[in-house]
Amino acid sequence: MAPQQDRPGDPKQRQREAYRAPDPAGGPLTTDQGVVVDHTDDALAAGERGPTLLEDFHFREKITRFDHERIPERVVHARGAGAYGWFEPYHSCAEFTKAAFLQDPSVRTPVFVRFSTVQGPRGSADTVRDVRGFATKFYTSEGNYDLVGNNFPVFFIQDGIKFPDFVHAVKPEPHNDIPTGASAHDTFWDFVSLQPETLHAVFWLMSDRAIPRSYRMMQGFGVHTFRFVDARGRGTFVKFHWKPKLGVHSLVWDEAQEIQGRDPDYNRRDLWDMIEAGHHPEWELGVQLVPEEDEHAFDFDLLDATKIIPEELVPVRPIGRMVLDRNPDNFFAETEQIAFHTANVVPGIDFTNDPLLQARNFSYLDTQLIRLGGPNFAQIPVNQPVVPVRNHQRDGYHQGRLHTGANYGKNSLGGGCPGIADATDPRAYSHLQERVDGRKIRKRSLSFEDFYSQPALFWHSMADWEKRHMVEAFRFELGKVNSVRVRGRTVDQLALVDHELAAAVAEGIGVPLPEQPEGTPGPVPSPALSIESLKGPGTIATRQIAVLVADGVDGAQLDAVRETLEAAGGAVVEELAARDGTVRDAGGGARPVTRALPTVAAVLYDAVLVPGGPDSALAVGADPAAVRFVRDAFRHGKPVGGLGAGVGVLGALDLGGVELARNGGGMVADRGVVTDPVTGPPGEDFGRAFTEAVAAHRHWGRTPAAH
Ligand code: HDE
Repeated sequence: MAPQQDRPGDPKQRQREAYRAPDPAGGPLTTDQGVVVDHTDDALAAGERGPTLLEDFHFREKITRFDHERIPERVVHARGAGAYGWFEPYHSCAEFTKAAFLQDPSVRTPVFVRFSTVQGPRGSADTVRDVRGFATKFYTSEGNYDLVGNNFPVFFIQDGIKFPDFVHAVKPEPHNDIPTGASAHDTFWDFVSLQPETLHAVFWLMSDRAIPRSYRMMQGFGVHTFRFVDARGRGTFVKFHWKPKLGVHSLVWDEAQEIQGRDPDYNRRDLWDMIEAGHHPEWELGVQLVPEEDEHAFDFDLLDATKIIPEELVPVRPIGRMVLDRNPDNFFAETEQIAFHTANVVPGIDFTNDPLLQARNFSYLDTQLIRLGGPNFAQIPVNQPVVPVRNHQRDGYHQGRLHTGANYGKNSLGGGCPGIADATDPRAYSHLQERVDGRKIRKRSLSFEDFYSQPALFWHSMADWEKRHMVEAFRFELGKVNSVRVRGRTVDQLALVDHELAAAVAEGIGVPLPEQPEGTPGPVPSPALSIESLKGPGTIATRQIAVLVADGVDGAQLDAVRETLEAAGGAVVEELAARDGTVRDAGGGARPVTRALPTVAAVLYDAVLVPGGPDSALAVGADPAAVRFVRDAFRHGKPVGGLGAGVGVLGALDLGGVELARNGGGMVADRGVVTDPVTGPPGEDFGRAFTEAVAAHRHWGRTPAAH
């Protein structure tokens, strides 16, 4: 394992040091009471073949501890992966907020981020079609601030009182607990078809945003409109956006499903491995700011979490960056026990009356009281703020502190401690003094009522290939729904967003085409919603490139390509062969094999290259696993490279009519397939074209074979 990055100045890392368990190599095994044990493989028994004795305290302790190892999993977002890192602002945000961690570009605030899926249990697969959680705990100098976001900017419901209904509908069905990690079932779509407020988030769910290539390649959103508050007490509405430095990239659905079996830990492993390898993922934090006086300036309500503020109306201003550079020491202690809460705010950040946010501000603490077994979970190292905690809240399960002094306030016997901060103390949290005046009613505001304009905006902003994927996703999901009435009702709802989409879905799932409604023009697209415009800077950093090799491979060629790809920005090149160990190159030298083909698959890589060397190419072309590898990579739109005799291997496959290089000719690049008949090191043009093809991530023009 690579050594962890050391950040001695980081207060959270310093704090963690104090909680490290004693070095296991420092002495012999003991019981929980510290008594040394010399035998742990046989229980104490009355004779060699006799009954086990109750007296065996070591046996009883060991089994009891094991029996109690599990805690309840999160009721949603049960499966996750997390890491430590830091955040730094680009400049002071004092104009809008007094939050200390957003003032000084020279101050790095430690963070822990947990990414998650929502529907599936702790042991479910990573690459399901689902929302991803993106929750960040900032350990600030003013206490903990949690930005508990998702990778979609909108949510499925407008009022938190519907959350149990929504979650029951999307979770596995109550009678048979099926399906795991999937929304493709009757109760979810029944709910959707009856609750049009779900549509906007459902459109995101049917898009490729719901199957990210990597946690490192997805956006994050605070979803709700929050408030910044400046030193004078002036509020500004704010929406938070995380933008990944590597660009936004997704899988294709067929691939995502195969990965669920090939490597259910795909996203978790990717995050872990890349941090260990020193490829520290980075996001930019941006904000959309709306002055309080513009609260009603939009044709949607800022308090409605099913709406975005289109970036054309309010641009996203970059305010800082976050880097994740350290994996946790212990999954359970840290990633599982971390407790995020929307109500963990610091001075300068406040809430709005968004009814979904208000419900969350109740729910997170409530669920943690049962999940983490009582009220003292803020003492768990990962949850502890890096500033002192002083109050009179003491007893309850798992108290780990030795408090002294009075346990009530006001007191005189404890010296009046802790004292109360002066109201003018800038460290003290003060709630924005928003005027509130109303009758007690159960009624949704009319301003929340438009359920169709923003799904239409999303749909019309998609590139053609994204639209195609969405139609396929709707057909897949609704095709798994048994109730024809639910299918039909959902298509009717889709028709209110876009008739063409509804018709394409209806055709695939065998329900009647809804009538053409009055022709309304589609909205003007918002490019910021399309993955096509979020691909990022064209980097190939951390892309996994598979090279299929066998004995006789052109070693000089391979070394040159590897050098080019690694130099072009940190691609990870792996040499795969039928067996582990080594292959002999054309000059007779031994080359280590990175992995044996039977242990991997094309879906786990971003690109594939078949190098030259006639014997190697012959063997690769004759190996069904290697041939399937290339076909799958091609089918999923991935870059495919061929060099020397390797071009012949590609030529023998029917690659949807892409043009390949010919003997005696030069390099050819067609729809992400880059080939050059050269023997030995290829020219610069091959390196450049293949690098560009990898940076583009996917090539959608390969119909009909590709997606
Ligand atoms: Fe959550 N959510 N949520 N949620 N949520 C939980 O808290 C809840 C919502 C989100 O990695 C739970 O500790 C309600 C929106 C993330 O530990 C629970 C409502 C967004 C995580 C809960 C919402 C989220 C959670 C389950 C509607 C995006 C995982 C365990 C009013 C902005 C955090 C826990 C982690 C987890 C309640 C809606 C994001 C039950 C009642 C909207 C990323 O408290």
